[in-house]
Amino acid sequence: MANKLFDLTGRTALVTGASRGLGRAMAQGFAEAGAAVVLNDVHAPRLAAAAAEMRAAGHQVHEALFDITDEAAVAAAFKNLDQRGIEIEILLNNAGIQFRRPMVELDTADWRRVIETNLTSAFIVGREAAKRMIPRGHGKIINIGSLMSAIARATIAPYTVAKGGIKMLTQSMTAEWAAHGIQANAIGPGYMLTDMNQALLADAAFNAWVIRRTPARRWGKPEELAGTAVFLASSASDYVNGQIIYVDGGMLAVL
Ligand code: GCO
Repeated sequence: MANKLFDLTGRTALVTGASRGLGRAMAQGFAEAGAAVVLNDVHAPRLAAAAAEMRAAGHQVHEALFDITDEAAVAAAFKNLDQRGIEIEILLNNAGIQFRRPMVELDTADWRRVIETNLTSAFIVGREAAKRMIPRGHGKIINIGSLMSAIARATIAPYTVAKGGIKMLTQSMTAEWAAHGIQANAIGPGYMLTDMNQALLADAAFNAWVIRRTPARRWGKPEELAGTAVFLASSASDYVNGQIIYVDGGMLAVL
């Protein structure tokens, strides 16, 4: 009984920013739960390497090289998937960037780039997926938020605003698409051991702060998001909608 609930056999998941870090780990989780995965990235060599690795492990993997901030490229990529008969039943909007600078020194171009990549792209890719999920009467959309969907930290304002927006975009998707059988939810990762956080990890004071401030007393590992992602992609979450699940070692729950 329990396994069937979390079984993704026969389903296809599109994961943006899937060639490394959190995206790669969650794509692996989907594949191990039985799903076929469409790996997206904007970096061709990384994408090809991730796909080859997963195919070598016996998983069904497709590649979709496109820039999530480019509306025409996103529409073309979905059209291409349609022509290949690949139905996206699960969308994981994971791709994102970080940019650290105090606001008084921050260029508007950098602000816009972070908002476009971390928020607008989830709308653009989500809209294309929903146009296909609504007529089918079912679908799963998972948006990657952050601790910054709920709290702020100095020097990362555009990232924080985008991740706050992701929480409300998820609820807006629920408002408009839940009645069509689509469940839209989000995951809020805590401080995870990823390339994006290498500079923070290398900063002894910051590293000590994360360990002290996190009730679990450690950084999170990317693969520790896979279970929550599979839950939100599976039948086990068919009545879960508009939620954000924080996977953060308890950081948000405790002062
Ligand atoms: C930072 C980090 C964080 C983490 C994560 C925490 O500069 O504080 O990059 O933003 O990446 O989002 O939830």
